[in-house]
Amino acid sequence: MTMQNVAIAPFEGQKPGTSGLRKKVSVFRQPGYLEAFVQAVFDTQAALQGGTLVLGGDGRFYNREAIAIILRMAAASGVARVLVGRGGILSTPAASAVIRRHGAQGGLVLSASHNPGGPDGDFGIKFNIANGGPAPEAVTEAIYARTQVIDGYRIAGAAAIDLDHAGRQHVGAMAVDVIDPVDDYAALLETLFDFDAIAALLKRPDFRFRFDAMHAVTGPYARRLLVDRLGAPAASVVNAVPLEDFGGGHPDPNPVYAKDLYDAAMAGSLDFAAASDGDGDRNMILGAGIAVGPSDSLAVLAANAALAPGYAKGIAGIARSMPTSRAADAVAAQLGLPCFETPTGWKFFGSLLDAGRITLCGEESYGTSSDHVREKDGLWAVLFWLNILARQPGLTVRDILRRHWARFGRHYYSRHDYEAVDAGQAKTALDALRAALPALPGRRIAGLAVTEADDFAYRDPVDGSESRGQGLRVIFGSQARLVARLSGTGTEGATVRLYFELFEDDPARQDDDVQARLQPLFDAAETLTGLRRITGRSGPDVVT
Ligand code: VG1
Ligand code: CO
Repeated sequence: MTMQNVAIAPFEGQKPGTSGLRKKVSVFRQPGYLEAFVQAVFDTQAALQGGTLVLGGDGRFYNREAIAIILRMAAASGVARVLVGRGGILSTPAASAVIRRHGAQGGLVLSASHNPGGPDGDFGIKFNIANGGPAPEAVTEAIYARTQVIDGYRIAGAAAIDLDHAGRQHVGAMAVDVIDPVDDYAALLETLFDFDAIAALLKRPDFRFRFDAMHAVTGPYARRLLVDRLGAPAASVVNAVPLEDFGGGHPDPNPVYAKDLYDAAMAGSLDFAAASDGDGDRNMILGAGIAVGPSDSLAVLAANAALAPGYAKGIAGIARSMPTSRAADAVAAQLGLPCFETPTGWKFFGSLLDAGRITLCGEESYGTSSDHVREKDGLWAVLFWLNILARQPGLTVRDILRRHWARFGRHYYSRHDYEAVDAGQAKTALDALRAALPALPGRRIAGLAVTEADDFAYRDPVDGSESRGQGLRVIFGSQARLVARLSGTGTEGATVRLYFELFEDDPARQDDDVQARLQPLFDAAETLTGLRRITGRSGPDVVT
């Protein structure tokens, strides 16, 4: 097999964001663009030479082409073996499970997650390390530094690899094992949950259940686990065929983009409904007439962990990303568990999970998971909720939430996204808040006393690494918080995220309209940032 060296000049902006490198498909398709980033990974990750790489993606447009290029490059860089999902498919949590189970040295996951796909949509690539988790900042920094000086890439001559049948093939000396994308993952989940109880629940004719795969990667996973293994009706898993453009939709499981499912649940025509995102790591959980906020979901799972066999012995601790509500902290405090607050992005949970300091972790952005993998895991959360329901016959999703709030208090919560904002305007608004921070403690805003205000910085308690500038926080004791940060996953202009949280411990006041309760905080955010005034917008694009 011939190996070729191709000269290239560095591309600007190949800096991984919150979760890998995400750009428009048109950017990725420039000659040498994908190659430059992939070569930077091989150049900086010495363990891959002679090692095993896991490769797969969410099936979006350009997935197969990218896989073909990466396979030829891996062969030229001396990778000994690649495990690739059949059809080029691996969900993010499944890739994590495969890396761990097969002792691979790393993985490349091709996805722009919840961002739209298709020729005019987004593509993405992220490197996961040997623990199965997203590369920590030190690794992404090294990869980025390499992209800035790279002058060429190595690639093997054209190789016809059949991605559609399991089995071994070769590119030069490198073995390519096409594997079933679901097997390892399904086997792992089976060890964590009470499948018998869940199967009994799903077969009950009065239990109206629906899972929406949003034409993204979870379709085959949901069919195998929920329908084939657990006996849910085939029709209960909808939009289950992964499409290159996700059917033109936005594969983001939230009330805006999973509207049909959301409306059906809110109308009370489903007892349990759930959806996942492009790469299968997010989850939205709904009951009849009620949506479970992702921050609440983490807290409920933590409080009920003993009901799932995989966690029956107890959990070591909980972590949440900074903007995620403090509902999990309330559970940790009552149960006497350690609780950690990390910057946004799953990569910050890895060291805590590896060190055994935490068992469960989550983010407000519809992400929850545990130490079974090193990524967030959409179907895991769905099965966990089903397990909790199945083990408490007669309780609805609403009952479980109400009881939870009565015991731990409720953290009213909402996130407001202003998408595709002019980058300069976004900066002006956030700079205004940043400048105001030092003078805020001691002041009263929205009828509440500010106790702290800062730009969140994090020191990893395990490895001591530091991350600064992770989001602006205005804290009103244990009563409320207001957080503002810029998205690190968008591909168009800037996306400003505002997060609002208000604590209520009176059960008589725990069923109010969320947006109405938070309105004073919305007004405070506008006073402090001037975001609407500066952008000329009347409100957020997405409210979750
Ligand atoms: C967003 C979420 C963050 C999540 C990240 C990746 O990042 O806020 O919590 O970890 O997406 O999720 P940002 O920087 O845009 O706020 V996924 O499912 O898109 O890989
Ligand atoms: Co995702």
